[in-house]
Amino acid sequence: MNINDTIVSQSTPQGVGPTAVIRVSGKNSIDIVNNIFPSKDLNKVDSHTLHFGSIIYDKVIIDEVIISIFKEPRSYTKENIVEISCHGSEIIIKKIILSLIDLGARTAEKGEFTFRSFLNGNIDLSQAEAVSDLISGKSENAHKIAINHLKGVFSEKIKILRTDLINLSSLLELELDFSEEDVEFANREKLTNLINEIDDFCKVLIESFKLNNAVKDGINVIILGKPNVGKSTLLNSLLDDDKAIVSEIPGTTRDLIEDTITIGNNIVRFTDTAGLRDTNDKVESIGINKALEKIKDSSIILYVFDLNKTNIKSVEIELSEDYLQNKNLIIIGNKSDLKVESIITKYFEKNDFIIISSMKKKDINKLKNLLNQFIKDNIIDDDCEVMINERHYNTLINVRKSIDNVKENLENRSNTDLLALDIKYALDNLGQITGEVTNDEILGNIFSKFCIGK
Ligand SMILES: Nc1nc2c(ncn2[C@@H]2O[C@H](COP(=O)(O)OP(=O)(O)O)[C@@H](O)[C@H]2O)c(=O)[nH]1
Ligand SMILES: [Mg+2]
Repeated sequence: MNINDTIVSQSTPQGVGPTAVIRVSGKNSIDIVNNIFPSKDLNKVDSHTLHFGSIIYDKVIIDEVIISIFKEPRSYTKENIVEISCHGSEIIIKKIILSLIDLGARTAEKGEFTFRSFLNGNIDLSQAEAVSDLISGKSENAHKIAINHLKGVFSEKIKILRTDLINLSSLLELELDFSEEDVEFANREKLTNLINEIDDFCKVLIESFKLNNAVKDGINVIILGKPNVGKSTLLNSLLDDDKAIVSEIPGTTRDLIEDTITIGNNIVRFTDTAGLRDTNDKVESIGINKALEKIKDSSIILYVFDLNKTNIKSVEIELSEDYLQNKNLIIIGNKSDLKVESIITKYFEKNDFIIISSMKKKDINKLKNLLNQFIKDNIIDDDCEVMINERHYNTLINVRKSIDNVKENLENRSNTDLLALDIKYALDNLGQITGEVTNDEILGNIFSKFCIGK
């Protein structure tokens, strides 16, 4: 794609709506729009001003619009940007865009506005990625983290560490020039400290990657237990919807049934499963295997008992199953509306147990509050500031590999060229996160995931 072209696209969603915005960016954008906006000479207006008037092309009035002017370099792309707010009809939008194309603009590629913003130095690569996270974010936490990335919270820190490392590595290069004289310009203790700091920073970021799916797609919570304990009823009560079939016949649920709700600042994805028991029914056992398989990508297990058909011994046997060990477990005694023996009630009133009635929706909110607290304590702390994406993760793993080599070279007092080389690898990899070092493949990958108009 030619970055000197003037590009145009609708930047609001497709379809009919009260208003739509068409965005034009590039050197000639003001000139081009000026041709279809006779009310005023847009070349003579100030940046960051609004103008009301008609769009007229081929002597036909297409619409009455409001035009916003952003002159270079004070715009998202750092180029001249004109935004046309028109009425949200598909015909109007199409006519305006076609007239602009007739006059010399071309349609923007996916993510091309953001790509230009990156190329022209308005945002760095990880901020560009944050733009797409910001658009797709579904929960409060996803939104907060994307905003922090957009503000450049973590790329700023990477840039500082990288600059420090560049400074030290240029001293190392200098040593190479004086290699006969056995001098040390780069203070090895300073270098060791910096390398450790970078390593610690990478470790924290890498750790945050495990939050990725939870923040973006929702925290997986699986509902498990014997048949007929009320798992499907619980799913329905949590969702406030009749999603799963409920019946008194054991073995009703076979497939995994999933849906999400928002709890606190997060999206939570509940999965209802087939009751766990030995069975000869072929379809039911497939369902049970699916349930056991699903445990692997669940962050929390809600393990349900029927208070009436349970004694302390059987609870303990069920909870000793291998697949429940070392898991985030919330144990639920269900059917509290029925007459329950006081000894079992007492047992289930302990801290990590909760008593509810799924059918009567009794204490469902209490369970949601418990889950919310549990998520804050064990999965995503509401103070969580950054979280990296898969590309950052893979790059940071490479940074750490080179950092490990640098550390080893420092410990063994290896010769300077080896040290300098490994530092160069670390610098390259760090630079790939913010886009100071890039290649077409990385860029193509990132911007092709954007929607057109962004
Ligand atoms: N009394 C009472 N019955 C319930 C409750 N929850 C579920 N049930 C009943 O228990 C039976 C099995 O429920 P279901 O949700 O299909 O259990 P699942 O096999 O674990 O999914 C149905 O007849 C439900 O109406 C509850 O809280 N109280
Ligand atoms: Mg069921």
